[in-house]
Amino acid sequence: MSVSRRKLITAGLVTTAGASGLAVAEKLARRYGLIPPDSGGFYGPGESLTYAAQRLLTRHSMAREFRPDQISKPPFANEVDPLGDEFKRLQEGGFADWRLAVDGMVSHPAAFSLADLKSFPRRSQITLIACEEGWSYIAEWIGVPLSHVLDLAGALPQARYVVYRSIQRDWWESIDMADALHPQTLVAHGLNGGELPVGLGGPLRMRVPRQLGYKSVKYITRLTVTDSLKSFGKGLGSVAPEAGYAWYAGI
Ligand SMILES: Nc1nc2c(c(=O)[nH]1)N[C@H]1C(S)=C(S)[C@@H](COP(=O)(O)O)O[C@H]1N2
Ligand SMILES: [Mo]
Repeated sequence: MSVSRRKLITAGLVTTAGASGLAVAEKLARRYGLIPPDSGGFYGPGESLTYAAQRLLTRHSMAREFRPDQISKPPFANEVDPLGDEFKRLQEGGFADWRLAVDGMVSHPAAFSLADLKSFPRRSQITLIACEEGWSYIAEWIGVPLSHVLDLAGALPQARYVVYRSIQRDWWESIDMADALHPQTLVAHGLNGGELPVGLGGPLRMRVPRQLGYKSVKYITRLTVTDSLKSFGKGLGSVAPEAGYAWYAGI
């Protein structure tokens, strides 16, 4: 899509929303395939508008990166539910048996160890992680671009979303391919020059710096590439909308 066409559609979405209500904006968003999976509920049209407007404006934009002297000391770790026996067993083994499975719409389903992931090209970036509850911190995240992992597994061209799951069974999320292939989206295994601490999601965490903290799921064990989110959980795309938060949490 050309830039001017994108501008036009974005302007259309924004003015339409003001002029004649969000339902029309949703219709427009639907025409351009910009309907998020949690659009069915009461807040549906509003979520669609935010998602569509963000997508048209920021598809290629980068999350702000900070200078090393801006890194927060110490990083603030959100509380997590107790990690279960399976986690403890893996931790006692130095996480040597931790695996990241990649399945779904891929030509080569795979299961990568931490050693595999650490041997892949790495990227690091200093970004802000912000919780929906208001606090935030800045840290250097080190990891493999998710795009590289998807490339190795051979994500099929029909792919539209990547679902990612945690060893904490009730934490799972998904992102669309624009975020999945975005250069700042990392399968993170390091923080501030060292290992990723367990409190902050170690040994392996999804890091999606263009969205709120809850999209950066800790302790990830499985990626599933899919063209539909209907069959995952309640079909809303992630646990967030099941709990009243937006699936698309762009910042
Ligand atoms: N597995 C798992 N991932 C998670 C959470 C969690 O409780 N369990 N909390 C989420 C929320 S709500 C936020 S804001 C961030 C907090 O990240 P932090 O602990 O690095 O500050 O992690 C997200 N990822
Ligand atoms: Mo959060």
